[in-house]
Amino acid sequence: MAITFYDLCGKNQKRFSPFGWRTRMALAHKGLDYSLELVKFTEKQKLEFSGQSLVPVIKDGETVVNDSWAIAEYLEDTYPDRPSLFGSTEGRGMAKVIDNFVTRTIQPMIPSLIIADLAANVDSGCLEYFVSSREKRFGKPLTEVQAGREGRVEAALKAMEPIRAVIKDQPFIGGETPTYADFPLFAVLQWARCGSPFQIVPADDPIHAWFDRLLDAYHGVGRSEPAAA
Ligand SMILES: N[C@@H](CCC(=O)N[C@@H](CS)C(=O)NCC(=O)O)C(=O)O
Repeated sequence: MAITFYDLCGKNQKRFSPFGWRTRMALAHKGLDYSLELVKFTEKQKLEFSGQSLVPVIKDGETVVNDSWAIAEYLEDTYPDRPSLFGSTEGRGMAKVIDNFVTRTIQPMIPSLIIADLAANVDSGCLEYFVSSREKRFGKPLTEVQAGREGRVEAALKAMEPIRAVIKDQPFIGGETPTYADFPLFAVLQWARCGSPFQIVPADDPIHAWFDRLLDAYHGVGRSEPAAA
């Protein structure tokens, strides 16, 4: 079956979506071929067939799946002969814990570190939508949301401690090679890397070396996306 992956894009087809990156890494891990359909913030009509308006979405033959976690489970269950994303039933549960932990605890700490920079990487035709929807969400101008970010980095780094505690002693959360459990935080840091030049993770942090290893994994799919200047 032919898979189509619908992923969000910004200026110059830049791909920074933290949920899109979970799916992009999952597809790379499974070694599945797919065709890519890029969706700008103002091109949600491209997703109408999925009955909702968020990326990522995959269409595999007649099957449509949205939501990054649902996509991971779908790929694992539909392509069991490909490298496993979870390793086991137990591994699937653990990966789900990490996915939820990152989404609920770490990911919400990132916009106030990068959001105004990120706006500069949004396609000019989508900028008004992006800025107004985000200013509504945060209740103030994006430059104000981002102001004083240096003082909030430590809290974000502290929130990563449960993951740091594991990867300081082994290459990946998955062990010698990555599994889906590695992807949620990778995706969040990739969102930051592609959206802003602001350095969140210092070079001497074990998270930095782990992130670097993941950028190089799967023939460097992560590294292939340029960092924000
Ligand atoms: N729970 C969903 C969340 C998807 C989501 O929030 N996607 C964002 C991109 S990171 C989106 O489509 N945003 C479009 C917008 O803000 O207009 C998942 O895991 O896939």
